[in-house]
Amino acid sequence: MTLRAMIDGVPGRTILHVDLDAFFAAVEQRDRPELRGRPVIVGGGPNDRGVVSTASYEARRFGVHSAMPLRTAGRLCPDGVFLPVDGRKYQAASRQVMAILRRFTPAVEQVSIDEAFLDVTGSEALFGDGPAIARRIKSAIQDETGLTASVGVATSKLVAKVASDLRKPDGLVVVEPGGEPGFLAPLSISRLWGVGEQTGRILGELGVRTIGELASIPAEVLVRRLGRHGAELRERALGIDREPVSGGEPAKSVSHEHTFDVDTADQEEIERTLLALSEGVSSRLRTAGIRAGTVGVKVRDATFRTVTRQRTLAEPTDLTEPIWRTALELARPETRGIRVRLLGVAATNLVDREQLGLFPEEDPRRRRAVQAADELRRRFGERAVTRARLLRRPLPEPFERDPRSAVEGRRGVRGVGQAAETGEKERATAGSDGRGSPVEGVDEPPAGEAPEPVDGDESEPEPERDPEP
Ligand code: DCP
Ligand code: MG
Repeated sequence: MTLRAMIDGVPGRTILHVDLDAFFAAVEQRDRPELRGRPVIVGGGPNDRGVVSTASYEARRFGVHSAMPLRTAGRLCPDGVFLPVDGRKYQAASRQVMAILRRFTPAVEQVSIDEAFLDVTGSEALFGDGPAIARRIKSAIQDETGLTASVGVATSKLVAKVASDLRKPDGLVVVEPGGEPGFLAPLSISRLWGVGEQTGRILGELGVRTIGELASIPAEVLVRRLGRHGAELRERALGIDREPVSGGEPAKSVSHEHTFDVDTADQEEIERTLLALSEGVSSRLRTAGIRAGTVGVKVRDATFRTVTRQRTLAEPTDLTEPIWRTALELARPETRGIRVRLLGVAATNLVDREQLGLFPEEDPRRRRAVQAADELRRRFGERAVTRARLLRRPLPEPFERDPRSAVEGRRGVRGVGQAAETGEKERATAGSDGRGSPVEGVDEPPAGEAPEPVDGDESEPEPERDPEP
């Protein structure tokens, strides 16, 4: 047990972060051997409007990178092979990789189409220590999918993620317990979560470039300049991050979450984020051919107090509007007057679309419009279709990074209860700060209406599992 773990009173964790290398481009190179060793740019043609989704490492040598205009990439790398995005193919590869990861632990939290956190603390007796599990995962991915992954092994999500990114491609970086501050010290502050443009500028004014320099600034100076965010950043600079790896339950829900860079009390920003989250959830439901009977929200405030609320709908849906409307009604009383750290929207009580003959079909024109939008997304990527309200400011990060995680194959069928509202409050564990372990079920649900957990469940379905009775 590390010293810090003893102080915190929780045993040290072993967390892996797995991220595929040049994912979309690597899938193309795998499927077309003549492209191996060549600069491959995925996103469209060199004269198209739009941006690069990703570039193979050969193309990166020319300075091409994700989010760069395709025309710039065309100038930098005129001999590159430019390919359109084939979302379906990447989604299939992603599902295959996530299934491999779940062989090593049920605690797999997929955070984008090509990356996941794993908590393997309980798996070590079975598969060996963290580095051994990382090696096994890398070779299983290579053997079974023909792709390479980079893996970071550490005691927290934050440090594991920084580690996986450090020796790409095909990297394996292990940070020993206790070695976190020294590992992070020489790295740029831009590698830390929560260092955006504004924070980076303020830290620059303080002469801070590296994570080590950040850690050496007295906490009160950081708090004076950056508020409580400053204190958090300093903790992160020391490698302290208590975020649990969520996941591990079979997929009973489809949920999206967003952690704000800076806690917010801005209702407009909160509502816009709920819209983006609802959009993500509904799109995944439609891809999977299922509808949600119940919508839930999760609100975590600046002190880590977490509240979840859920409501069963009069009629199951897979459309953004009713999910968003319900999420707004549930979240409004919980977000009033507080600074919000994290928001989540979850769809539970999932039912097959085909089984819903008993419900009147909604306006067929509306459904056709939604289907057309989904088709555009499939063909041109998530950002091809985005509501005007979302465009006023950049989308929350998960939607930039994880447009395509879907729940195909999921057939969790539950009875659809009558309209009922259930509330559930909990206090989340927040490590050593004495707030204790989760307290659940403050409000008893009505008899016969067992609510599904609303808690974060980004896990993909396991097709090999039987549907729920
Ligand atoms: N992606 C995208 N647009 C972005 C960033 C990423 O469409 N702005 C897509 C294409 C990537 C995939 O998501 O292949 C995974 O994103 P990563 O950031 O993990 O990038 P890569 O896997 O391509 O490269 P790396 O080896 O750096 O992880
Ligand atoms: Mg990647």
